[in-house]
Amino acid sequence: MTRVLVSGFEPFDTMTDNPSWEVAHKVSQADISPEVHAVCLPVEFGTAARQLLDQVDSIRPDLIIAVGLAAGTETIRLERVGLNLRDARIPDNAGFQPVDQPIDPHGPAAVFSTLRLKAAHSRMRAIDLPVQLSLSAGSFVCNEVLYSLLSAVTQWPAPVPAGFVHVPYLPDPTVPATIDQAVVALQILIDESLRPEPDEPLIGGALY
Ligand code: PCA
Repeated sequence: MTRVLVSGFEPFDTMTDNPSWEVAHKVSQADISPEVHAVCLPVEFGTAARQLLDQVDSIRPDLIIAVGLAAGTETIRLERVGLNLRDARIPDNAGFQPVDQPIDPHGPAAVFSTLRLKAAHSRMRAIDLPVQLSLSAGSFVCNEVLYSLLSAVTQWPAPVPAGFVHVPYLPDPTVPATIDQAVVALQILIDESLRPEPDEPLIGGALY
């Protein structure tokens, strides 16, 4: 049986909920194959990535997609790059606020998502989901989870696809995206990323 691990996050900053967890949890409850496991991560540098990698060790998934909230954005963002940078605008949930530090002093400056993002993006756009490819997952805990996840997984003898999706604050009625749309987007990304072929070389780069 193919196994997928998805993660969301607990609330942080001034928020009382975090739609990333609702989306991850809903996808794990949907009656579809493959088997989807969901884990809720703390918004803490170090601990979040460690807890995700512990779950990876015990579940041994064939695909890993982490989901986080990007408050203030309006579209579902398919993250392409994780940076070796901790630069927090606000303290994490443990009160830690690193500024201009590397995540791994010996690691590469950046790592790239290994999900089939272009193929998935094109399928999502074809059904009018509010989605975009994104070149920055920021420099807070989500970026660290993406960087640490990819750094770990790409060292395996047989790496599995892994990456990150940011969702807007979906409960906000002024945001032109819904929880259900984010659930569908994640299901499409899972379906595409389980395919063995490399991603499709579609035009989708950014000028700025
Ligand atoms: N969003 C934050 C951390 C947790 C979350 O849901 C981020 O984008 O880094």
